[in-house]
Amino acid sequence: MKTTFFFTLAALTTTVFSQTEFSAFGADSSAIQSTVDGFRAALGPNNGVGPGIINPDGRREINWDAVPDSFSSPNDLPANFFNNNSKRGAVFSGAQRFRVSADNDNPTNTPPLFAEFNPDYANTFSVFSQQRLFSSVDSNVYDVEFFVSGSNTRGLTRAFGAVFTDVDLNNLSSIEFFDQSDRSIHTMFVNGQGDFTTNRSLSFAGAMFAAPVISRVRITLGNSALGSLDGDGHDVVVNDDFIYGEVVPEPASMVALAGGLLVNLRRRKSK
Ligand SMILES: [Ca+2]
Ligand SMILES: [Ca+2]
Ligand SMILES: [Ca+2]
Repeated sequence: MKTTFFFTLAALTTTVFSQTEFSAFGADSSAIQSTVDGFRAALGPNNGVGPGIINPDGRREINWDAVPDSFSSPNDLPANFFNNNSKRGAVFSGAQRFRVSADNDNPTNTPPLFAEFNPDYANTFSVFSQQRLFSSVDSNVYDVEFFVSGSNTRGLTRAFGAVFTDVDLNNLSSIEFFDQSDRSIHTMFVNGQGDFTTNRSLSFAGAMFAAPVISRVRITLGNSALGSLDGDGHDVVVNDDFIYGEVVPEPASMVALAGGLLVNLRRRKSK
């Protein structure tokens, strides 16, 4: 009996950490649109903005575009903006500063596409959603931690995906997924052309797990922080849209998680 239980638990543990990957890249938004839409459809309806769990089978999105000028370049974005100001359950960490790019109509005349860091960026990056992009500052690596929207309660999501612009070199940019024990459960590389011959490309990478097991993701943007000249071995990369599953509270244990999966499977079967 006991053996059967642990065997079942082990099988379920393997099941919850299994994942489906979605990835695409190309010269413009049309190259990744169908993959992004497929990821959205797999995650369910858009829960928009608001506290708590709106629909556990839905998704959240951040496209950066409605961030006010006062929280966009040349100003930093507060790390908890998307849990405090605009409640979507995502808090940034792992870097000291974060920045949303300026739009083409702002009081300080800051150029779009992060060109204030390096004028060449006007021809390096492009957008999936008009007009704002996102990046960590002084570091090409940062984390996204998940909270039950609008609260201080750590939570889990079942999926996370993001748009990247100007990925030149392969097997550098990545999304690494961590569970509630802070264990790395998966790494997905975000690829592009594979050399420096192109600019303004868009890439999408996302992974959907069988259950909500993702507590944090670590995002690696190329190999150089914002400000470096793109090329000659320095791959500068920034983000556009984030798409992720609704954040739900952490279960007390893996047994509870496995139980939750069983309930979920039964619920799906009965639909
Ligand atoms: Ca955008
Ligand atoms: Ca480039
Ligand atoms: Ca680049």
